[in-house]
Amino acid sequence: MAQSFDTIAALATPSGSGALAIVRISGPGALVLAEIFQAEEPRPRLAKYADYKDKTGITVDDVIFTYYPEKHSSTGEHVLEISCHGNPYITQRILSDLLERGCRLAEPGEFTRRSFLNGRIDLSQAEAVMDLISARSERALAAANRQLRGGLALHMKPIINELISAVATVEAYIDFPEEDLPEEDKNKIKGYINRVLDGSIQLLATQRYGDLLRDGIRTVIIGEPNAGKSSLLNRLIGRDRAIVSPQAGTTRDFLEERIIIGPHCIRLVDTAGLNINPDPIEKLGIDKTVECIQSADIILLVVDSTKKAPVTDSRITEHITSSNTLTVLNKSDLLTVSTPTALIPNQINTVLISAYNGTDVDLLKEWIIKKADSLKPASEEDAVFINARHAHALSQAQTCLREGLVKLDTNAPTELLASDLRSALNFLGEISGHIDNEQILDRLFASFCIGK
Ligand SMILES: Nc1nc2c(ncn2[C@@H]2O[C@H](COP(=O)(O)OP(=O)(O)OP(=O)(O)O)[C@@H](O)[C@H]2O)c(=O)[nH]1
Ligand SMILES: [Mg+2]
Repeated sequence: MAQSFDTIAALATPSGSGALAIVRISGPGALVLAEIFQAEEPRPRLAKYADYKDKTGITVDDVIFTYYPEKHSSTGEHVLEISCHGNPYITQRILSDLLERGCRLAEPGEFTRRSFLNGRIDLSQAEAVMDLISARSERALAAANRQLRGGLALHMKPIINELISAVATVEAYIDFPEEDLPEEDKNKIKGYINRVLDGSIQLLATQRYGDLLRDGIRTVIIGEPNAGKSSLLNRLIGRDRAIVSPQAGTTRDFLEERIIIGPHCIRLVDTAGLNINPDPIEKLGIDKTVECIQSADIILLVVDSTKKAPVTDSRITEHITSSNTLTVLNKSDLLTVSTPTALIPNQINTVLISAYNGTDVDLLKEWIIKKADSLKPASEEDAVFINARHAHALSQAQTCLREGLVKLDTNAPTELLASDLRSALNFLGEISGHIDNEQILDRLFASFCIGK
C-alpha cells in the first residue's frame, strides 16, 4: 500500500523544443485527472489520444494520456503521463493548468524518492537511476543497469544475513547476563563477523573502479613544450578545443575534456609543457601539471620524435611507470630516413603517431582501451561498483565489527557486543535504506529457543 502524499507534477523530458515532451503526474490526484482526461474508468497502461483542454475549456494541444495504477507504476502511486508536443510554451501551459487543478510542482528527484518510500526500489537502486541517466560509456551503463536491477542488494544479502545471524546469536544471551558466552558460540559469532568483514572489504575494493566508471578514467597528456600535446587532445576529441601554436609554452593551464574510447569514458587532460627553464607563469602551470599527474590513471607522455629525448622534471618522472605510461612519439609525418633510430618505437609502451594528420592515432586508442581494461576488476559480469556513500557506510560498519571482535576476545558484557553488531547492521542497512527489525526477530525465533 502506497504511503499517502500529495500529487506532484513535472516535466520528465529536458526543457527546450523537441518532437515530444512528457509531463508526469504522481499521487492520488493522478487517478482523478486520468478520469477527467482519459476516461471515467481509465484503462491501465493504455495510451489514449485526446485533446488537452485546460480548466477553462481551451484546447492546449493534442496529446497522449497514459495512466498507470498504483500497483503497476514506477512510484507506487497513481501516475498519469501526458505526452505532448515538445514546445516549452505548451508544457508550461499544461503544468500551470495542473497546478490550477491541485497538483504541486515536484522537487528534484521526488518521483524516485517516492519509489523508494513506497518500497518500489531500495536506496542503492535509486542511486542507480542517477548513474543510469549520467552513464557516459558502455561499461558505466552496464554497471548502472546491474545496480538498478538490485545487483548491490544481491551482494549485500549474504553479508547482512551473516550479520543478522551474529546479532541473533548474541541477543539470545542478553537475558542471561550472568552467563558467559560459551566458547562454541563465541567461535560461531567470530566466524560470522569475520565473514561479514571479508565481504565488506571486497565490496569496498570496488569503489575505485566505480569512481572511474562514474567520472571517467583520468588520462593526462604531458610532455615538453611544443611536443604536440594540445594537438593530440584536439585530435582525440575530434575538434579544436585547445589552442595550438608553434610557440613553446602555449598551454599555460590544464584543460579537461571527456570522450568515449571503446567502452570507456576517458577524462582527457591537456597540460602545460614541461619546460626545464620556465618563466614564472609557466612554472605555475607546471606545478598544476604535477598535481594532475598525481591523480592520473593513465599518462600519455608526448615526445617530439624529430628531436632529442627530453629531460624531464623529477617530480614528473617519479610518477611515470611502465604500467601507467605510454610514450607517444609525435610528428611522425616529419620523420626522414636520417632520424635517429633510438627514437623509433621499439618498446612495448611506445607508439609513433602524427597528431597533425592522424596517422596511427587508432593504435594509440587501442592502447588506451587495453590500459583502461586493465583497471577493471577480474570478473565484471556480475560485479557492482560502490559509491562514496556506500563506502562510508561499509567503513563505519567495519569499525563497529572490529570493536565487536575486541569485546568478544575480552569477554565484555554481551549487551555491549550486541550494541556494536547492531550498529554495524544499521550502517549496512543505510546502503539499501533500511534494515527490517522483523528480519532479526525472524532469525532469532527460528534458530533459538529464548526460554532455554
Ligand atoms: N608536423 C607536425 N606538426 C605538429 C604535430 N603535432 C603538433 N604539431 C605542431 O607543433 C606545434 C606545437 O603543437 P601544440 O599542440 O601546441 O604543442 P603543445 O605540446 O601543446 O605545446 P605547449 O602547449 O606549448 O606545451 C604546432 O605548430 C603544431 O601544429 C604533428 O604531428 N606533426
Ligand atoms: Mg599545448
